[in-house]
Amino acid sequence: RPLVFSGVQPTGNLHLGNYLGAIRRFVALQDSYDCIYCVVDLHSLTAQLVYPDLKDQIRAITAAYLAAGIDPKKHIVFNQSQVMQHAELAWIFNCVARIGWMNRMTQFKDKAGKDRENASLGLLAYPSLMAADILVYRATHVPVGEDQKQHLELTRDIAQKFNNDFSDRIAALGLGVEMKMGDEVVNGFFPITEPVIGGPAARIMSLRDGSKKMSKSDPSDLSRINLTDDADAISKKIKKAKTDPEALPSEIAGLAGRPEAENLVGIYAGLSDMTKEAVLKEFGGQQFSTFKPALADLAVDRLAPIASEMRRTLGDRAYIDAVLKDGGERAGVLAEATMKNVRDIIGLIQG
Ligand code: AQP
Repeated sequence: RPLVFSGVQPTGNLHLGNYLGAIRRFVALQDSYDCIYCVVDLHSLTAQLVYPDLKDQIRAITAAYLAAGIDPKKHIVFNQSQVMQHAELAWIFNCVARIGWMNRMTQFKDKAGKDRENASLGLLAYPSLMAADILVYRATHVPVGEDQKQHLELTRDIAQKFNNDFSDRIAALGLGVEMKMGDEVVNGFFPITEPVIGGPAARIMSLRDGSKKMSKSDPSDLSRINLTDDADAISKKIKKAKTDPEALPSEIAGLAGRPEAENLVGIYAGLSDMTKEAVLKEFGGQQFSTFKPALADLAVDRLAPIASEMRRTLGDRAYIDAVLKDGGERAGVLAEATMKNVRDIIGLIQG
């Protein structure tokens, strides 16, 4: 049965990339699937160990989920650390995955920088915890931005290796299910997860540099539109966004070699639910002096209601904490059911 899982780290202000690449898609999927949306607080420790306000950051991501329209009664919203089975399965996956797999991850290489020997073990093992987040629910579909594609491929590799390494035990315990892998039908315990990536906003770039993704950790606040920015800040950032001097083309091919222009067109397309082609049909031939104010108006129109609902929700801390507790309890039941099977498959004694 299809099940959607995804998460966002409480590592700072959410931005337009997080919203268009991830959260907005979470909202869209909840009408057709059972969904589990997590604030992945344990992951945030890989970026920085000590936060002055981690609890508030966790609440802020939760408030963004709710303000964007996720229904915590029909679906599950919780923070990762409340369900200890994530960490338990991550340990097992640390023993399934190979160091070479982790060393190849571009996010690890980018975030560890030159001084790799000094990066935390947690940063290296990040994808293993991510695989556990997903597979502890045996989730089948994971909506993410394009930057997470490589980690999801690793999740598939981990699931496949676990299924192969333990195939006899899985069969003996009758815990295998048939699943499709390409044209083949295979039997395994963990599903081979499908990434849900795509559309014009799968990779939103920095407003200051079209070759870098929009990111919470970029030191320049002008590089991103935060979900909590007011109308003035949004307009100012779009006005100052780097562009080239040419008018917008009428065809997609005309965006080649113009990453900043392509990014702004992608943002417009994402916010308006149009294709990039349709945006260019409307704005082709026009200068950025016309397009940027139209984009700013659209961004304010779409983001302002979310920001104001987020502020309102954040005012009721007890409510947010209750949502997380209730979600954590419901998620914990599902996760424990998987872990009981996993412990049996591995051959651990459990009471
Ligand atoms: N620029 C982006 N465009 C589209 N999607 C994006 N996502 C992140 N940046 C973009 C997607 O947002 C979800 C949550 O991301 P995360 O907080 O878990 O981690 P991240 O990818 O590391 O996000 P940031 O903002 O770039 O944080 P830092 O600066 O800390 O690395 C994911 O689905 C991600 O794909």
